[in-house]
Amino acid sequence: DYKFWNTQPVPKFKEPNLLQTTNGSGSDALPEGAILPDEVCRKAAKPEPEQLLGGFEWCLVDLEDETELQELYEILYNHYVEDVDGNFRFDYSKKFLAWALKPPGWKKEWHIGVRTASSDAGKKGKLVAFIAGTPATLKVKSKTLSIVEINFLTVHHKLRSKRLAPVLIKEVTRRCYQNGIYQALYTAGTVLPTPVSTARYFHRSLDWPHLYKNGFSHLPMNGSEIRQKYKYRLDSQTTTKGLRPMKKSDVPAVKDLLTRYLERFAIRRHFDEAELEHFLCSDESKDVVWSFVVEQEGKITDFMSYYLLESTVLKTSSTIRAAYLYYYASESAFATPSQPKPKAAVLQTQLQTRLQALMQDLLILAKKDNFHVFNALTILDNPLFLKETKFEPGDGKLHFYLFNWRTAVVPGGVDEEMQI
Ligand code: YNC
Ligand code: MG
Repeated sequence: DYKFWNTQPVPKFKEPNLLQTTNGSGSDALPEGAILPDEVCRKAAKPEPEQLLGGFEWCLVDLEDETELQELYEILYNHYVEDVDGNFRFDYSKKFLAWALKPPGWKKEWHIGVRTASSDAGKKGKLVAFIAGTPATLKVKSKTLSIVEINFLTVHHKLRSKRLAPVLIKEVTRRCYQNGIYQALYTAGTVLPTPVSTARYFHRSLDWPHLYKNGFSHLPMNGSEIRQKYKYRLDSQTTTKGLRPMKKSDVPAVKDLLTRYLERFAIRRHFDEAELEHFLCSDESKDVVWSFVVEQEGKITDFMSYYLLESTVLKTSSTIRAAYLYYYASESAFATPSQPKPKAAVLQTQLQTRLQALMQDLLILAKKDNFHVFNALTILDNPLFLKETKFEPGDGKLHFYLFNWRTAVVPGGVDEEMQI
């Protein structure tokens, strides 16, 4: 019954405007935009955090301190997100955490933890809960919003169902309001009021025997191990001419291409050059993110990236090394001067052909880098190439949420057709 979420500035289930798709806005639709005005949020922000239950205290987790980064790594390793059946748990590396949580403009006061109170003045208590915010710019249709992205909410298994999560969420909200940030973006596998979009995870086997041994993949009816291996075999060489790793000097061209590409979507992130460098090709992103560009006659025509996120196989303590499709963009989404007014269908086919070829090469590159599986969501233009490049739908869904912003629901590819 969402006792907590019903008190928060998020759309209720079944609001009339949420039933419309992007273009529709019926006469009974609620207006798009902030649910609570900025002044109301600003006045609601108390100077002090809510009191925790006895035995617990607030802390900030200092990610520049190796010991505290290790503590964060460990609580996530042991208590963070599992798949629906509880067979696998995300294993975010320390490098990944430092990269994800310290983008340009990051704030230490948005890395919020709860520790057990320590009687020994010189010793810190045990880290038992965490939530993180990072600054970002989000575009929702024609509006540009300075927002916080919330991630890594986790509560120790022994403290579950004690209503600590709402206290953490209220504390990060208070700290954002204090900084003049009144909107947030977050994703979760859980259904909460109310997703602005829902996507499904798709998986493309790269090392089928490893996935099978670890219970991630199953033998299809009438299938054989040999046949499965054969199905997912990949060439050893990529075929796209001009494909190469992205360099820092590519950032301005990639920014231009990615910005135009993402403008085609109702809800999209906006990156400046410093952010793109950080996320795609900085020292922080090394061994976390792999980024590639296609350069043809001195022009960047395409760009693709993926990041590494391992999962622990809980029964065997083995690891699945997964590549997750990250940002990409292609000039093929746009008409060239030689095609003054192509039909939408022509552009779509041109884009689809290009993305399929690029994805195929990305699979080859990930396989060479010893990844076991390539994962992608049904977001962006992914539905144009997922099936053709042998991705298969998984059990997991990912719901996207906006805090304190109402807009029409964006279809996320989780429809009859994509469910196969
Ligand atoms: C969740 N994932 O519905 P109601 S995703 C938000 N996101 O509230 P308790 C969640 N809310 O229904 P537990 C949620 N999961 O009564 C549950 N809830 O209104 C709601 N799992 O709290 C739930 N990490 O403390 C209910 O539950 C209330 O002890 C119950 O703790 C929950 O990072 C959790 O999946 C998830 O560690 C911490 O189960 C725990 O179960 C856990 O009794 C494993 O909580 C790890 C896991 C979640 C990953 C993520 C995004 C989080 C977004 C939070 C919302 C941010 C709002 C914007 C704030 C900034 C605003 C500005 C400006
Ligand atoms: Mg709790």
